[in-house]
Order: sequence, then C-alpha cells, then structure tokens
Amino acid sequence: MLNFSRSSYKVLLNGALVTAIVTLSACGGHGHHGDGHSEGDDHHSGANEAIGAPGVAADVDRTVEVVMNDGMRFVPDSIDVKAGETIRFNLKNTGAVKHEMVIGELSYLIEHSEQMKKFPGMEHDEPNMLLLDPATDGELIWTFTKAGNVDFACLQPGHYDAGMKGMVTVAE
Ligand SMILES: [Cu+2]
Repeated sequence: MLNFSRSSYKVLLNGALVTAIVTLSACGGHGHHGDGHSEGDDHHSGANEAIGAPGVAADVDRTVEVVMNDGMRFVPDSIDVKAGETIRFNLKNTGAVKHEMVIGELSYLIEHSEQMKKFPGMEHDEPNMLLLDPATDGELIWTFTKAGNVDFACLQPGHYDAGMKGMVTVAE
C-alpha cells in the first residue's frame, strides 16, 4: 500500500515535469518568458543592449504612430530615432486579424516567426512586443540605447514572410 502511494506520486511528478518541458519547447526553450533561464540565453530575450531596453512613460521623448494592416505592412516601416531616445509607439491595428509589433534582433525575429508557424496559438507578453486584436490600439514604450539598426516585425504566422517588418534607424 505504501509502495503504491509512492509510485503514484512519482508518476505525478514526472507528469508535471514533462508538461513543463513541453511548454518551454513550444517557445523554442530560449527563455524569453524571463523565468530565470541562464544568462547565456539573454540574447534571445529580445531585450539586450544592441536593440535597447523597455522604456517607461515618464521618460518618453516622442510618440510615433504606427499602423498595422492586413496588407501585412507597418506604416511607416522605417523610423528614425536618436540614441538615448525613449519612444512611445502608438500602435493601431486597422486589420481584421491580429497583428503585433515585436522589437528584436533579426535572428530572434526569424526564429520566433518560425516557432509561431508551428505553434500558432502561442502568445507572448514581453516588454519588447505588443499584440493587438483587430481594430484595437495600444502602446509600446522602448528606449533605443545604441546607434545602429533595430528590426521589428509581426510574428503572427506567415506575416513576417509576407513582408510585415520594419526598421528603426538609431542615430548617434
Ligand atoms: Cu501581422
């Protein structure tokens, strides 16, 4: 009787463990949920020095309006900022399907675009992204810390491949 209880407990534990691993795999296992993965994975979090950092409302220097549409475009898809600027992106989804703006390195965006095709229901909520339902708007605040190019894209399945991407040019 005692042995039976113990083995049932083990199975339950293993079941929980398996579930956790599957959940991580669905997102590529790269820890962009910010749930305590090793620091070596930070380049996949979407928030690193090259692309900038999440901004706060009190620091906003400028607001930029960006429309996301079912033509699979960001309007505008080219945005100029200066290093150190905190931008409030006022995002508007004028389409009939969900769109999102995800700021990140190109490799991160492409990888997650592929993941989204495999797991279309996968949703994220990170400071470097904003997912909008059809005909809604919202804001994403981001501080661009370093000069260079910072990519952004919509990672809803197929949207990146259809050209739904853009670039922020960060001047010195
Ligand atoms: Cu989209």
